[in-house]
Amino acid sequence: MTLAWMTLMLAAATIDASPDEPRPWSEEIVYGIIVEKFLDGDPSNDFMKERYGKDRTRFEGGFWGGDLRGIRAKLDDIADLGVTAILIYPVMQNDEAPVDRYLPTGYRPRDYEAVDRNFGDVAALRDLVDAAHARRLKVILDMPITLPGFEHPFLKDPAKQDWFGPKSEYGVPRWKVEKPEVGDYIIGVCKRWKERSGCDGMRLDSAHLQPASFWKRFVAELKAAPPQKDFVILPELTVVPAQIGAFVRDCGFDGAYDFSALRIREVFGRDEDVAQLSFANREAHQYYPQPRAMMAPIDNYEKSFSEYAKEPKAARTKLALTYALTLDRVPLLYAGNELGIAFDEVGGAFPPNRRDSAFLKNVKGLIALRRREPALIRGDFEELVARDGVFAFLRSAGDDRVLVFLNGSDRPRDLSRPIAGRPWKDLVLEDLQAGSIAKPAGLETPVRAEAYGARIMKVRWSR
Ligand SMILES: [Ca+2]
Repeated sequence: MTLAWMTLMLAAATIDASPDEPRPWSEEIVYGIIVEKFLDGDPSNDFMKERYGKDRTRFEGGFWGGDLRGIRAKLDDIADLGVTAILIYPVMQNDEAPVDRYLPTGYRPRDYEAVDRNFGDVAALRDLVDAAHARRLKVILDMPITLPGFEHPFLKDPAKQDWFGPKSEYGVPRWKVEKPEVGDYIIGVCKRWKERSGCDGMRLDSAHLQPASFWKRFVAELKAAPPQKDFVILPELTVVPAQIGAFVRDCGFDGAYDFSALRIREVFGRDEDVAQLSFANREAHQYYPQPRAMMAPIDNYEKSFSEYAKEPKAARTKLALTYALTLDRVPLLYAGNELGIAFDEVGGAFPPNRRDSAFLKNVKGLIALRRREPALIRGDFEELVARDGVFAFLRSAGDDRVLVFLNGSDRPRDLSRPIAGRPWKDLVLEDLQAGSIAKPAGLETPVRAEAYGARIMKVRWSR
């Protein structure tokens, strides 16, 4: 078999090969969208912005114009990026009054049946989901079903006082889902959203505040509910990995957030010890039923990686994204990550010169690489080096091996070591980004990663 022919055969096994085949959750690349920050596609629904706009300095949170039409308008750009699914933060009707200086941010639902009037309506949501599906993008909706908003009418309903548990740290009580009619109500709400939106999955906010027995029932009923069977359910569990793993296993969730992946902010953002990445990956493999099904962001919607990182910010952000896009997790990029920027203004991820961004081009290249290399999508993970700012690992699927060499230090670093039991000298390393040979067989020469640089290399040897 010639090398070209082998490459062709490997290419045929990537996730792009068969458009009609269902794509397993673990092979998605997710783009996270905070609706209110994303893009203002319809200025006629800027109710909160009109009411609080002048006082923005006095309030935190709130809706500033972003809406469902804005997301719909940018689906081509999102699909062009190469991601395969979008995760949309809560769209349900929210409270509108501030609590102290805090305006709602999507997590204070007061009407579980309606889309927030600042975002659009159910028809706009359906239109968005259909348009995403036309571009082979899956849609996951964030469901704030653990806690009601302060303005939810049931809180004041004397007949529903036993529907709530004790007050949570957020100032509202949680839904007492152990009570059968409350559980029925919450599950009914989600079934209706599944059916009328046509979405492919749900994210469950603060899921650890509810008992596993409820989620078990929730998962079984939501997966069986119409219209489609292939439905992903992902909890947000802000507890330690051992507890996250137990929840996922016990309840039958498809995956969850791997918040330990956020160690990357301290390590590549602020020069903390790369041993933290070793630790996080060891825990992931020890506790998660399937690390590949866990979602790994490089930051969160409160503070972006580039805001948090020291200089050089762009290089450090690129390195963190290289980690997330080559690791055995489901990568989660928040809008703006693809430009390496933090933004507070609505529409900030779509500046007029977006298409000229060299950073964007690089991220697109990394996403395309993940999609075409089977070892990166579904391969095993083996750590090789974690010292002096360097984190290197091997991803392998059968005979297909990709070496990822990340240098978070401020000076060039060299790498040479046996891989998969083969001496360094025997290896042929092909740089998958440059498309050239990084090291031929028969030489001991190390490969180099520049300061804050990365090399992603196919590993081969002659038989
Ligand atoms: Ca708007």
